[in-house]
Amino acid sequence: MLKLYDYLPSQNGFKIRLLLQHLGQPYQHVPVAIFQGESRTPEFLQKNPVGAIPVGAFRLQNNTALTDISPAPFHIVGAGPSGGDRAGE
Ligand SMILES: N[C@@H](CCC(=O)N[C@@H](CS)C(=O)NCC(=O)O)C(=O)O
Repeated sequence: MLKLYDYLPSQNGFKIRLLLQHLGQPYQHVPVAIFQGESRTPEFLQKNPVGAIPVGAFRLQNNTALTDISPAPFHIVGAGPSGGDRAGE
């Protein structure tokens, strides 16, 4: 199941949540307290070196993480290299 690292008040996160909800695609919401520095920990920076949410399992063909969420909808509907939730975490 897709893990979505996210901060609830974020509009960027909302876009992805809305799409997943609309598609009826299950996902695990993992809250990240961005104003408490949780997006700057070494563990989080491994998920997204830019230190921003939302982050999911979306990856480019060379296996690097998608650091900007704009193309994520293509990945979610299976049109991107990660093939949506099939990529796991
Ligand atoms: N262009 C990026 C913007 C992501 C972004 O700005 N995220 C904000 C929340 S909406 C964030 O994580 N800010 C925390 C920080 O930069 O420390 C995307 O769409 O993925």
